Amino acid sequence: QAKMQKVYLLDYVAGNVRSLVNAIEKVGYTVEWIKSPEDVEKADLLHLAYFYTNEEGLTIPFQKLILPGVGHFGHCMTQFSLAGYLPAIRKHIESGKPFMAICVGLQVLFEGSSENPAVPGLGLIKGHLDRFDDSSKSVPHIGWNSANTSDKQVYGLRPSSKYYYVHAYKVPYKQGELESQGWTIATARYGDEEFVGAVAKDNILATQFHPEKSGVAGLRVIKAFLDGTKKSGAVAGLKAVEEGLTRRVIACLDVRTNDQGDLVVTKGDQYDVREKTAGGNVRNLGKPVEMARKYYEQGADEVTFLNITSFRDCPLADLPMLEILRKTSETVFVPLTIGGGIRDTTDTDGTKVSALEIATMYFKSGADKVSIGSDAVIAAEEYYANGRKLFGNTAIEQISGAYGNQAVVVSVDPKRVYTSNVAETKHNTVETKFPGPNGERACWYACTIKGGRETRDMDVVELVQAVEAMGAGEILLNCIDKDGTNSGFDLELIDQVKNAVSIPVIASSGAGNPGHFEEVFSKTRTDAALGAGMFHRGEYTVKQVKEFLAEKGLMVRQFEI
Ligand code: 1PR
Repeated sequence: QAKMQKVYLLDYVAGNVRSLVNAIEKVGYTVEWIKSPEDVEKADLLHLAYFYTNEEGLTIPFQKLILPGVGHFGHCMTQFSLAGYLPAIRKHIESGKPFMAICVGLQVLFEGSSENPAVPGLGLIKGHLDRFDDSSKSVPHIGWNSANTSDKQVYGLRPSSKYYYVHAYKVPYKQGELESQGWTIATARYGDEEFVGAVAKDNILATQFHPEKSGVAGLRVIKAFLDGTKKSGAVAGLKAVEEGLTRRVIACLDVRTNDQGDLVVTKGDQYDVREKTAGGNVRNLGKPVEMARKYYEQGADEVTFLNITSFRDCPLADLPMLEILRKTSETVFVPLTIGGGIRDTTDTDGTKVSALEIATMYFKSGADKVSIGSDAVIAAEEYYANGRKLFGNTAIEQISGAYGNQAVVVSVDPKRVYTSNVAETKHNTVETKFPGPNGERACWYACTIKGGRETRDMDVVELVQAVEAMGAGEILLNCIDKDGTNSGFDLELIDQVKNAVSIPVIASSGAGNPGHFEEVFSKTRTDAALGAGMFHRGEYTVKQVKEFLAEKGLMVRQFEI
C-alpha cells in the first residue's frame, strides 16, 4: 500500500496550518512545504491546497484536497473567486477525487451565510448558515461537542467521541432535509439548537469541527480520509455520549526565564513567583513542552502558555516561546493558546513590529489563539476616551480581522478594590460575601497591567465590554486575589463578567481541588475553568478533575487512546 505518500503543502500565512501538518504526519503521511514565490502567492489566495508528487516527480495539484478555511465566510469565498480557483475546486470535486473541508471550508460548500449575505457560497449543498442565538448562551460556540452519525459508519467518526468546535455560524439541522439529497449527517447540539457537525457524500467529507485539534478522535478522522476508509467509525460496545457541549478544563502554564536563564514553568502566589525562602529564586515546576504533553494525555481540553515576563524583553528575541509552541504542537492535538507580549513593539534593531506580526509568528508556530493582557487595557482606555469609537488599529481588531474573533483571547488580571459606599465610586461594583479588611460589603475589580504591577482606573466590566466590541472572542478571567491560594474561584467576579458579555469566559485563579471545578461550573455560567498550581504540584491530575465532574453529572470529554 502506498500509504507513506508525500503531501505537499504550500507555505501560506493564514492561521494555524502547522497543526494540520502535524496531524497529517502523525497519522503516517509526510508533508513537505513548497516555498516557491508563485506558489506561495497562489496559495495565499487559495488558503490551502495539497499537491502530490507523482512517479515522474511532477507536482500535481488536487489529488486529495483539504480546505481548512480560515477567517470568515465572505473573506474565504471572495479570495477563492478572485484567484479563479472556484472552477478548479468544482472540477476536483466533480471528478470524484477525495475532498475534505474543515470549519469555514464546510460552510462555503453551502449556498450562503448570514455572516455575509451578499456573498454566495459554492452551493454544492443546499442550505444556509445562520448565527447561533446568543440570548441564553455564549457565542462563538467554543469547545468539545458531538458529531453523531448514530449507527452510520463515516470516516472514523464515533458517536462515543467529542470533537473541538469553534464557530459562531452554523448549518441548522432539520431531519431528513440533507439526507434526502444523499448526504450522511453527523449532528451536534448547542443549547436548544441542533446543527450540522459533519456531512459526507461520495468523495466529500466536511467537518464543522477541527479534526486536527480534536485529539485522538480527530486524528482518526484525518487518517480515515487520507487512507480512503470511508466506512469506518462505529465500534461495537462503545456507547454514544450525550449530545452537547462539554465542560472545558484547561491547564495553564506560566512560563518565564529563571535565574539560570532556562525557560521554566513557574507559578506564583498572587502573582509572586519567587520562593519565600532565602535567595527567593523563581519557582521551577518543570519543562513547558513535557508538561503540556502530560496534561494533554490526562485529558486537558486546551493548553495555555503565558509568557509572564514578556513585557520586559523584546518578543522577537523571544524565540524560545516559538520553539515551545512548535514542539508542543507536534504531540498535543488540542487547542493551544499563547499569551504575553502581544502588542505593537520595536525590535532590538529598531524595526517596528506590529502585534499582528507577532501573533502571526505564534500562529505559524502552532498556536490557535493568542491572549492579550496589558495591551487590551490600554486599548480599552482609548476606546472610552474616544467616545467608544473604533478605528481598526488596535491589536485586538487587527488580529481578529485577520484570523477571526475566536483567535483572540483577552486575559484579564483584576484585583479587588473594596468600598463601603458604592455611591462613591463610578465603577461597577458587586455586593460581596467576603467583606474587606474594614468590613466593606462591596467591591469592584480593578484592571491591572504588567502582571499586576500597575493598577488602572478601569473596572473589569468596562474592560470586557470594550474588548468584546473590538472583536475579542473569549475572556481569560484571572483574579490576583485568588491566584495560587487553592481556595476556589472568585464566583462573584465570574458572575459579574458573565453578565457583562456574551463571548465565552474562562474562569481562572484559585483552583485547589476537583470540587472547586464542580463549584464554578454548577454555581456560575462560566464556559470553561482553568487550573495551574494544583496540576503542576501533582496534587491532582486533569483526569481526576474530569472524573469528579462526570461523577457529579457534568458532561466532560475523556481522553481517548
Ligand atoms: O500583559 O499581554 O504581556 O500578558 C502577560 C500575561 O502574563 C497575562 O496573561 C498575565 O495574566 C500573565 N501574568 C503576568 N504576570 C503573571 C504572574 O503570575 N506574575 N500570570 C502572570 C498570570 C495567572 C493565571 C494562573 C491562574 C491559575 N497567571 O494564568 O495560571 O491564576 O493559577 P492557580 O490555579 O494556581 O490559582 P501581557
